[in-house]
Amino acid sequence: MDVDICRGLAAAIFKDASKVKFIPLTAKERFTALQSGEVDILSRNTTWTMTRDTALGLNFAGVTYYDGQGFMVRKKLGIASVLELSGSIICTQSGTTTELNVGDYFNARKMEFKLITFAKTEETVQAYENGECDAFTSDASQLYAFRLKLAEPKAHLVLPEIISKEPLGPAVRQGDDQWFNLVKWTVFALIGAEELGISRGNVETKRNSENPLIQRLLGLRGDLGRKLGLDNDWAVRLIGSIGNYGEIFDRNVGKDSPLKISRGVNKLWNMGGIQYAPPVR
Ligand SMILES: N[C@@H](CCC(=O)N[C@@H](CS)C(=O)NCC(=O)O)C(=O)O
Repeated sequence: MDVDICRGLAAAIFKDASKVKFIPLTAKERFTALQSGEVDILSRNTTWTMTRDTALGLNFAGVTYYDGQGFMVRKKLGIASVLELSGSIICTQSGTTTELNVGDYFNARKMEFKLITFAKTEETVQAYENGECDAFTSDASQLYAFRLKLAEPKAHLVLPEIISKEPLGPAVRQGDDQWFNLVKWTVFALIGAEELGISRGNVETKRNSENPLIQRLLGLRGDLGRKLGLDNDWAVRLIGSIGNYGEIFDRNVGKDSPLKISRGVNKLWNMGGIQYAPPVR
């Protein structure tokens, strides 16, 4: 999903979804890379927190996936709850909110634990696979992804507790409001498009719609693309390249992907979820 957001931005701005350069970053490296200008957007399952939004000099442009932290264990441990993990060894990645939340949760319950952290995901997964830790913790979406990479996915269980809020979304550096607006309204346009029933497949025909909300988003009324510093077809290119929010979700992590994660709170606000975009007008 993070990659698609960047491709969509490139389509909206440069009229070509391939005009984007991806630089992979570890959790630790990512903020310095954005602060120093090595990257212009950090789109990499990053949790929107107060410190990152203030002291680290970032601006979060929205939430593309409402996640939360979970735990995975080997089924043969016979554990059914995080509350049974007292005295265990837990593996996770350094430089993440994940690392911090474990301490909060276990200390508050006077549960003993030993945390082993790694710089890279592959190392963390490997350590868990080798049996160096009893549990593996990360954003729940990641647990489902990592489980598929294990030698025997069915031998592992994701425990029911979600111990934190992890609103994930793209961030930019503070100090460039136009760029911030572009990323922000790209995310909103994707959510708005789903609400209005505009998809990758029908975006061209929707340009004939009489609905003023659709007309505004697709640049036929209101001159809104220009207010963003683009042309009025920006959202047509955006949706035409990567689809609406629901399509991006389904294709990458949802029902059309190997992960089959349910939409949950990432459903639209009028479908029982919390994904909501302000009006395009
Ligand atoms: N959402 C959390 C965790 C982000 C994170 O980096 N998680 C690790 C897994 S625990 C990850 O995504 N690794 C991917 C990678 O390093 O390629 C945060 O922003 O701190």
